[in-house]
Amino acid sequence: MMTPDMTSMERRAGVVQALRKAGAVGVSGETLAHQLGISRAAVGKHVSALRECGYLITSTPGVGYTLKRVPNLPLPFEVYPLLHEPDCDLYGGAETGSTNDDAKALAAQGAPDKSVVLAGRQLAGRGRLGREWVSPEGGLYLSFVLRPQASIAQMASLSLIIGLGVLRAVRRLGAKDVKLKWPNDVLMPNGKLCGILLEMVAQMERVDAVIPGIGVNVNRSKGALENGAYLSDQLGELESARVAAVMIDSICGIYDEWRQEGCRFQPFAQEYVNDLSLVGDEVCVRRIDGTVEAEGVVRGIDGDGCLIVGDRHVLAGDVTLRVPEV
Ligand code: BT5
Repeated sequence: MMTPDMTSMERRAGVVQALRKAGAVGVSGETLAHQLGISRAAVGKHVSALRECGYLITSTPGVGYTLKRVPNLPLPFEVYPLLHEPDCDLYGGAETGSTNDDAKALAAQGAPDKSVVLAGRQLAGRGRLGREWVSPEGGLYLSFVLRPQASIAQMASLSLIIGLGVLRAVRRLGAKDVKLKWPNDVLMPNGKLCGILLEMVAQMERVDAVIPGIGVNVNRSKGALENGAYLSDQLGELESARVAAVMIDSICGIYDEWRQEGCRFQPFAQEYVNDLSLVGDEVCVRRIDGTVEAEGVVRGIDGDGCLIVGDRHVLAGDVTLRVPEV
């Protein structure tokens, strides 16, 4: 499932590029091997790996390989060439259990800051508090390994920063009327577009890595949630690899800004509140155990990323709108 290293990822990207260029005419294994500076056996291995990911590549004696169909999946070797500033390592494949579990395993193996795991489907996608994240094909599922030099309190605000990064990305793709729902949902008018799950890999008191996992609904497909929002609802069918590249550029960009600002949320508070969906709404914030933490009108967000509800500053919780009694 994992892409072993950059070189093999680049080679795979090279094979796809050469096949695309050859079009319906096709290209021989020998020519591919020569162009890429690898053996014919290695070409055969890359072609097999691509077929496993859903590429339809035919092989005809005397003609060679012909690319017939490219799957719409955020595969690392499709995403990498589209990155604006490729200063991250990409891993992943068509399908996995949960990209957060894969990223945690990578972090435990010592993967550097800004390693990214991508998938086009998840078999065990997780939300917060053991909830499910519905993860069929048509979605984008990605998790980062981040290693900021920040305190645990500062890390908590990172999930808001990631939310802002997602919002910037979907706007860049052309989506309209997108809003943030504190702490970590991105909404379109017809429902939830994206969820973020922030997990930590810690030893005793020290945080080794933070793993933000991001689920974005891209194209409505079989298995899509009826009450979820999909980018395709507004923008028509999109290429998952392009969505992934815009997302990774945006998140790496805002992560760099956040670190330059000393890992403080305060410099981003105004931008966040401008796009906050809840300001002026009457809400109820509940703790993990379901008990009420705060009730009242949302006034904004403070410099630490806490939601201001009435005169309370709330650090964490699940927010629901309070429907007036009739
Ligand atoms: C979240 O949880 O919103 C965090 C979701 C994080 C998913 C990513 S995908 C990549 C990485 N790998 C993982 O295994 N997870 C992360 P929460 O706030 O608990 O919201 C979960 C709730 O959102 C569910 O109970 C449903 O009501 C709703 N939901 C589930 N799947 C959805 C989807 N695809 N679109 C919209 N809403 C969904």
